[in-house]
Amino acid sequence: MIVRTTSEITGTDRDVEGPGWRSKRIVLAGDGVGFSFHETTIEASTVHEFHYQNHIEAVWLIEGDGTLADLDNGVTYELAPGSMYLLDGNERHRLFARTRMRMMCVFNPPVTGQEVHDENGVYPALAVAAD
Ligand code: 9YT
Repeated sequence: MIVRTTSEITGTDRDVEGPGWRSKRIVLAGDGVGFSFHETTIEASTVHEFHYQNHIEAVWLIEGDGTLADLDNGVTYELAPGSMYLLDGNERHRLFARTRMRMMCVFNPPVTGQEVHDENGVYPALAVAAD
């Protein structure tokens, strides 16, 4: 059994930040369980584009609200606490955080932790939305 707390992750190499986002990698590939588990926070009024070409991701929104756009077909979804989206088709997508959004994310196969430096299959792009 593995037990971890946020305080053990904060400020370590499992705590990764970029412009307008921060992700705490709670479980990684090195834990050897077949998935990774992340807490991702996206700041209010920011827009992020992601394309996980090699991973399936499930995202459960805990706090905040915003809009998700499926860039493969142009369909948009309003997200609020309790919303889940599952990228079961490696969809290119855009997230707009109307307020600060806190999400729990699961990746299969697991993220190793190196992807933030070498965005192999992960292509984030960021723009700050106009007020
Ligand atoms: C919202 C989202 O796609 N989060 C994924 C995790 C994040 N990109 C990370 O841990 O690097």
